[in-house]
Amino acid sequence: MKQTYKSSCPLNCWDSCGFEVTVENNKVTKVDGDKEHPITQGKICGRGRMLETKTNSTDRLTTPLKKVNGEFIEVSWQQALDEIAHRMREIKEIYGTTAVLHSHDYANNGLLKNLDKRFFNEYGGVTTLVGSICWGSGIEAQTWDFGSSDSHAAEDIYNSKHVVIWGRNVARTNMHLFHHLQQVKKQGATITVIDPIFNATAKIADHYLSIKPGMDGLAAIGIMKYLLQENQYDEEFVENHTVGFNDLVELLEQFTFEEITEKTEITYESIQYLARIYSNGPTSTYLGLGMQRFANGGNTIRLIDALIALSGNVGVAGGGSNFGNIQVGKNFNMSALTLQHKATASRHFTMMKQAEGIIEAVNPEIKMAFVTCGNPLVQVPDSNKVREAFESIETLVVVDHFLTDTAELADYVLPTTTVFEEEDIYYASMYHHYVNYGEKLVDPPGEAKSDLWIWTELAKRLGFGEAFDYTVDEFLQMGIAHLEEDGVTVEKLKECKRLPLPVKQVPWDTKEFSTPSGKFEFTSTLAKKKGYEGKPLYTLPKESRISNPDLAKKYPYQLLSIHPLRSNHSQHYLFIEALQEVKIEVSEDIAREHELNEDDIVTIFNDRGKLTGKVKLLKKAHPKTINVDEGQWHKFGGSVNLLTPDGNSDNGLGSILYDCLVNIVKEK
Ligand SMILES: Nc1nc2c(c(=O)[nH]1)N[C@H]1C(S)=C(S)[C@@H](COP(=O)(O)OP(=O)(O)OC[C@H]3O[C@@H](n4cnc5c(=O)[nH]c(N)nc54)[C@H](O)[C@@H]3O)O[C@H]1N2
Ligand SMILES: Nc1nc2c(c(=O)[nH]1)N[C@H]1C(S)=C(S)[C@@H](COP(=O)(O)OP(=O)(O)OC[C@H]3O[C@@H](n4cnc5c(=O)[nH]c(N)nc54)[C@H](O)[C@@H]3O)O[C@H]1N2
Ligand code: SF4
Ligand SMILES: [Mo]
Repeated sequence: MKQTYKSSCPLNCWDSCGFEVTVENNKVTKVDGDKEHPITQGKICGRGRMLETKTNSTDRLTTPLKKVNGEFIEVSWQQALDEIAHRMREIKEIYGTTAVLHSHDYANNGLLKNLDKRFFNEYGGVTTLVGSICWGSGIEAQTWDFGSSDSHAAEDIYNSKHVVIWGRNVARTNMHLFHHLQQVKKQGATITVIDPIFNATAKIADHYLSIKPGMDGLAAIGIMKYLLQENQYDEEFVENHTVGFNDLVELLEQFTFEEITEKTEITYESIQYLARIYSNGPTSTYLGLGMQRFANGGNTIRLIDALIALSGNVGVAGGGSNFGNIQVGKNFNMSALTLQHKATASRHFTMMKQAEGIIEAVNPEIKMAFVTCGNPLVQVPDSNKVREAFESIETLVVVDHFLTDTAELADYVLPTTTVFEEEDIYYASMYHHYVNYGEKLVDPPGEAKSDLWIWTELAKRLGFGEAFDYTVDEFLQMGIAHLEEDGVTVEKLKECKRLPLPVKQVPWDTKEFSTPSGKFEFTSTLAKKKGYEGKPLYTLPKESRISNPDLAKKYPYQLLSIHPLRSNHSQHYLFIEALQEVKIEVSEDIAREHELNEDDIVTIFNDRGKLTGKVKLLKKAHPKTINVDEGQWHKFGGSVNLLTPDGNSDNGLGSILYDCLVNIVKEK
């Protein structure tokens, strides 16, 4: 029998799409878009569609695996869970609970995926990761400036006269925003793209501005300087709704336009053009995450926020500094689900420096680690160090669908269910404000079990089974019970499948901000409280010709590692043969200099590592730029993170993945 059901995309993505899934004889046969989803309206991308392939793949893990003498053997759940629980008990007694590390990321947007934290908190509190490899510095920057990182409602873009896409690869990563861009353009709005790569979004732009990576903050300084000079800024807003304006003026006075254009590698005319766009708003800005993955990432986002505020584009329909949409996730009662107060011990490593954390940990050493919803060997910077670290752990447990590069290192691999084999609700704090319901549609293959089942079984063995003695409905209830008066309940979600969460459509429309002063803070009180200077600052990337000329002589090219078109991070490479080779994209000047043609074999390298792959040309990209899409498996040639640095950004414990210089040689 063939039936269709509404479901939801669980992937870590801006769009959080609604699905319509076809099921025949207990098998998912098709994943399509749900035309009735208010935002995603029936359109989904290939990554979403391929969840059918992923679910039915014969490469799925179907039984627990245990490594014995370097080889995986199949074991029963009973054995795997008994042995893992036994080890956890032993470690707790001898070394304390923080000798266990929980390494995780956000590969699944399900609310109940947060119950892993409940498990580790009930155990007594383990070593956890803080910061975010993804968007840490930008979120922190916007929290300093506005009090939170909140975006305008998706449809508000129709109120914009101009749209600036600042370092967001919209056509590739945020398909529903791309659809709106095409529409607003038809209605007469202009689109400007600022990006070192001439990407598919740039192709539909009225204006494309190629910038030197990591220099966007200085570009914003240039535009603000021009606006002040021409007296084209929003004096009323600055006067009544901001603090720290004098500090900003002092900063702008330190630069000449010559210096700005020389360092950003954009023209004075471009600065003038952007000043016009911003002073003739409403202008909405969609910031991407790429440009904050630098040592100066937080300051970059702060300076762009400052520009958007100064030009009167904050708190107005059609404006906005759209980065994250944290107000969405704030709706859920995480503390009820995770029971943070149950942790009596704690220790943190930063997400970026988890490898160093593992290697250097003392009192206690890391004796055991769990990896869930993440693939650190591929996704975390400095893969060589990550491998060394995870290999050094006595007992590594990985919960996944596939034998990933990280799972290969494990002592126990536990097979888990996909989105269609479990029930949950899904949301993303990135773009729109709808929460989606996804029911269990098919049985998992073999003995694969949900993450929740695994935590429940381990909890029973460790003596805190009652913390997991709830049904899925009861857990969902725990997370959203307080939303009843906003019309969001578990029953209603089951009935309607998608519900809007209570959020601001135009954040800061009252001009009251969530900062300590209640104003937009050019100089941040919160930053000062945390020991930072707090003023708007111009800082540099760590690896660049300006900050480190000697390094730039040795390694003259900027290596970006943007998100792949056809895969969500590392998740789809296994199913798409064409992706299973390393592609090294080089700007045209590099190709000329090294006499490279498409498909030549080259190696890129720096002090951290090297990577060999086939040349592809990056047409019209900023000079001296190389890109290798992230997510490639080591077993298919190697992850770009063999080369990336593991430093923390200037605030918010963000990553500096793109702050990376390399050199290139042609192989024979
Ligand atoms: N297809 C696909 N979509 C995805 C994902 C995926 O893996 N695949 N991942 C999802 C996730 S988790 C995230 S975080 C988002 C990320 O979404 P995006 O922010 O759109 O993607 P990124 O690849 O991080 O980088 C975006 C852009 O930043 C540009 N960039 C890099 N450095 C600079 C700079 O210094 N200045 C400027 N102006 N631009 C710069 C890059 O050239 C690229 O075009 O995408 C989500 N959507
Ligand atoms: N060089 C470079 N590195 C990057 C980035 C970059 O731009 N450049 N981007 C960074 C960003 S923005 C992000 S968000 C991270 C993403 O990093 P990760 O989240 O680690 O990457 P994924 O490949 O999406 O997923 C990791 C694993 O989770 C598994 N998984 C999926 N669903 C579930 C589930 O329900 N349960 C369990 N237990 N496992 C599941 C998948 O099968 C996959 O093996 O990568 C970061 N790394
Ligand atoms: S990956 Fe993103 S765009 Fe693609 S279906 Fe999922 S939520 Fe939608
Ligand atoms: Mo991300």
